[in-house]
Amino acid sequence: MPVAVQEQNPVETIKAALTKVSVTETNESFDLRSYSHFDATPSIGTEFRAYSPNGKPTLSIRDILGNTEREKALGRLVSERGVVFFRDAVISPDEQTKLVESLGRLGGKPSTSKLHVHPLTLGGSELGDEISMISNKYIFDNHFKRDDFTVLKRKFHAYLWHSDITFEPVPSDYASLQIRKLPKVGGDTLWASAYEAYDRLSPAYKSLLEGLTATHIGQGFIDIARKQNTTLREPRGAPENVGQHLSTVHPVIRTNPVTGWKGLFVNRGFTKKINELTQHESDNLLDFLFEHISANHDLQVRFRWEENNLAIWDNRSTFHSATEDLDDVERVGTRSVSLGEKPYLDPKSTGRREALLKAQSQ
Ligand SMILES: O=C(O)CCC(=O)C(=O)O
Ligand SMILES: [Fe+2]
Repeated sequence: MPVAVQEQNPVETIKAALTKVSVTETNESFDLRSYSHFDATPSIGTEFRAYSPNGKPTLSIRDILGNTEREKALGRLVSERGVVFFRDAVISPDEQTKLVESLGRLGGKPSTSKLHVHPLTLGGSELGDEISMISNKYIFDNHFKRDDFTVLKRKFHAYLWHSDITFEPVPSDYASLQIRKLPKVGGDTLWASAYEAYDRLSPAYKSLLEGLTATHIGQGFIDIARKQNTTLREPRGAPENVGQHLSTVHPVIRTNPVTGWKGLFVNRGFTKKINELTQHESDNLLDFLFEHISANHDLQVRFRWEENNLAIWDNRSTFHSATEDLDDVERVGTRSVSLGEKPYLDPKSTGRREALLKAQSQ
């Protein structure tokens, strides 16, 4: 019996469908994809270039800041592609916070969700409460020094994968990062698609996971504060984000409210236990899911930082990891994190691939 030949290249199918549901085909009149850009991989990452190889105009972040229609289109693209990079992004830390706050607001986040104030920060910081300094020498505030970390002393690097602040009852929707003190080489950042991680699971695993919830704890931050005899900062940008326990419960599969797509919502940094399972079952399942994210490089994108580059990502549907491959060089960045909605699973939502195929067949 001859097997039916699938004529269309699956990558082309996804790309074509993506174009169809993306901002270019919606009612938005601002067409981001008409600017010089490329999709970094089929499942995650879109990059706006600082130059044009094909006659398309270039797009700088300054062409977007403060323009509601453009910011709305950008928020939608970030939610669809997981992470968006700008190679031409001269932006102040203050503008960085305003941008992510605005992306969240235009995406319909609750009015009580503002910008995150990290638990490991002190009041009165030079840059304000809502910008975290990222550094390989200290954590979020130069009061909290990292231990003397040289490359060979560090632990297994797959442990760095996380989504930001999922120990909060109201975690992040959008976040942005610019590395301002750049090493000559090293210090790349990687992102992974939670949509693709979900889509790759079998129907049996999907339906098991859809009935489960998990406990997320910011244990590393609690330990650092304890060691340095400080309390954790609170409240942290939303009335729900209070307390010294840094723990909460979220669904294991989460719907992104902007795209309506399901994604896997557990991460190695903060997810400690799947509540409905025995400890042994939970440890095993979480190990598998963490490895599913960190070991599949075909659902990841890696970004090499240059001057005036900006990354903006949707924490609801991606994971990310720094690359700690620097010894003596200092690397410093500014990061702003907007708070979104309380995570939920809409049982009527679908995975990304299913939604794209459906959109293509219509
Ligand atoms: O330093 C990096 O590359 C990523 C840091 C990080 O996890 C973040 O900005 O949320
Ligand atoms: Fe992070």
